[in-house]
Amino acid sequence: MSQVSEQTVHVERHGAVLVAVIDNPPVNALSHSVRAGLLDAVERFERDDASKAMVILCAGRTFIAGADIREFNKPPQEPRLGTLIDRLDACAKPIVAAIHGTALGGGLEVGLACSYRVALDSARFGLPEVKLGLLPGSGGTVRLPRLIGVEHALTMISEGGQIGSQEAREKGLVDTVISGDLKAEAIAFARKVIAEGARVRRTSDLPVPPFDAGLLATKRTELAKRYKGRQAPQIAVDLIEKMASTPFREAAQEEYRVCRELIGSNQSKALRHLFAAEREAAKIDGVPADVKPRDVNKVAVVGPGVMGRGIAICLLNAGLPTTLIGRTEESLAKAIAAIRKTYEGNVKRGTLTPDEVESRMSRLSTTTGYDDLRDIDLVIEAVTEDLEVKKAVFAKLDAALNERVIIATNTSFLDIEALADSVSNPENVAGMHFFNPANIMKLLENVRSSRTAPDVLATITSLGKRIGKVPVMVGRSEGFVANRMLSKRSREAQFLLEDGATPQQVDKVLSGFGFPIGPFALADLAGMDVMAAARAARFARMTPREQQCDIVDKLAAAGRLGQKSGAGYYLYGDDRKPQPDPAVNELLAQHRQARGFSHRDVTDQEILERCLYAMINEAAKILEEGAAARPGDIDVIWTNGFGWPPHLGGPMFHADQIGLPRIKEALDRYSALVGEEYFKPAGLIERLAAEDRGFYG
Ligand code: T1G
Repeated sequence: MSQVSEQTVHVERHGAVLVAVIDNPPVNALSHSVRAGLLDAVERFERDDASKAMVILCAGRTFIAGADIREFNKPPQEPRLGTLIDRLDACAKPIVAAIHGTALGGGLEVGLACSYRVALDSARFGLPEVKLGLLPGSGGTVRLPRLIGVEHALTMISEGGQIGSQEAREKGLVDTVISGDLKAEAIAFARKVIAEGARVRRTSDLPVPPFDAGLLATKRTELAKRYKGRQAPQIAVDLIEKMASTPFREAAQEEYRVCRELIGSNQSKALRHLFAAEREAAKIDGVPADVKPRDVNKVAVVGPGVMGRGIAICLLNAGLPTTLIGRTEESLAKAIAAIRKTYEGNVKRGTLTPDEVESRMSRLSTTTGYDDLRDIDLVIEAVTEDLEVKKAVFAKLDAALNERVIIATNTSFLDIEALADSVSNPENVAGMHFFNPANIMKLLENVRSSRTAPDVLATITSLGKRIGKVPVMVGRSEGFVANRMLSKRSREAQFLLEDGATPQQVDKVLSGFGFPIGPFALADLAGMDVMAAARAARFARMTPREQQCDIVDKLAAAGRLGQKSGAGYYLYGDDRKPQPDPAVNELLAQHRQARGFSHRDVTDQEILERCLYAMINEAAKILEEGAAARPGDIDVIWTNGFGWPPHLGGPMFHADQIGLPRIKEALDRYSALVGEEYFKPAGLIERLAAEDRGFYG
């Protein structure tokens, strides 16, 4: 047993098989030390005649999860990954990659440069670089297509998804799938290779399999639709086109050049920022990492409505026995039918099997009472947004549950403290704010009250991850973080109509910026009756101008409820595509006249700045108040919950790109134009702008 690189790679001899073990927790990223250690191991293997084959294996929970993302902001250090990959490829003796956990990015590229790949049956494979605004830079785009075919490789590279080991074997990426002791079986496999002549197999020598050239154009269109504004998916198609028509070495050099270029791109910086911010967001401010979450083995959801059903689906999908509580058997029957209908949709789309549907439905139980909640660990209340109704539910839960059960509310703006007051163990109360549709939207805004216990905070965070959400902890404030900022954008969008803009102009600017849908098309989707009800609930806390800006009420009164009535801010035909409606311009003209606003031309720049800067200014106030712990949390919230384009990093990252001095200058300008109460710069922006600093230091 000898050490090659004392830190992260060690080599073991097993007869004629040398085993290089990488041990670089938490995910064996290809840091400089790992690259140097592995290169040492290969050189030693080449020099050592007694060794006929080598196995590359990782300690810990996973095979190599890629290049070390933290090194991207530093100048590349030799040996570069490309140097190591070329050495693996050139080795005159067979090397076997033994894969468990995930082989991702540069990790899969290491595997592709080996002669053989063996994997545990639970292993997963992917080239997720595109999710970081990057593309493989060390052979992924030139070797993977040669092994699994151009079409499958293009999908994996341009979308960044993962495949399992069975599929990898079927596609020829993996030679054998192992279910036992990976190390022992990998060494046995290497011995078999030696016994069969120790043949070296170079993926780089394989021809590019034939493919339908039309595939590239089809993929470009599909990717442009799915990843609006993203550059890397399109460049992935360029690289595959190049790979198919260029000698291996030349295509590999172009791939590396493109990867280096993308590392410096704003889109990749934004997406790498979000990668780190999402992991930071899971660390709860003020709660030590060693605080253990409570066990959650059985849950209940109160309220079989749209949100309650979506939340129940998330819990069932995560394997949790779930009790749905409703006031009537009829409402529960409707909920069960709706949940089953959703699952049948998954079966139609091939994302679930009928057996999986039955196993999930078998974990669902319903009741109209609170008597049978003895072994419940956590309850999520999702009844109508009325404080008194919720307090009544909390009181029933308080009487029915033991003192260890967590009671989480799905309220989107009611005061958590008031709900905590209504139970005997307020330390067990918190918010778990899901977004509609709850079984789809990734964002989970967890809300802490001043009395929520640290282990309750840890529990709702780990449960959030367990049900496949991106949990972000926020503090007490009206509308928490997401809706509070959104209400400022909505306010400005309404005011801009009064100033002279049209719904289609505002929507075009914001969807042009990258939002999936503009505020007015979104309102038509939600329904003007819903918008009017939300407006009424907030009316008392509105400024006089907001109260008088009653366009929503006028549309609702005119029966223009949006898509559901065929007309709202837009007209809707059978294709449900929003069409500008002169009747709305007429309604707006009458509104302006009634309110004494004279129409003026509003530029797209003004629309974008007023809508975004109003949100960013509010976010600064949220940080000042501590209702969000980090600017990164706000970026994670907006990119996972409200369609802020991830390749623009989120509102706080974007603000830093623009520069806070410029934003402050604009806020001052709009303070004068629209009013101080709407645009007076937050103290935090004043300070940071004065020091020419950003939210991120
Ligand atoms: N580099 C550095 N740190 C990493 C890392 C990486 N590649 N991947 C994860 N971490 C850290 C992460 O920040 C966290 O740290 C801890 O590991 C646990 O991660 C040339 C250019 C592997 C599926 O994109 O998808 O290769 O917060 O909380 O949920 O072609 O991490 O604890 O301090 O996410 O179990 C391509 C990214 C790189 C994979 C595990 N690779 N990682 O998920 O744990 S580009 C990726 C993941 C590249 C080459 C190119 C996931 C995971 P901390 P975690 P997890």
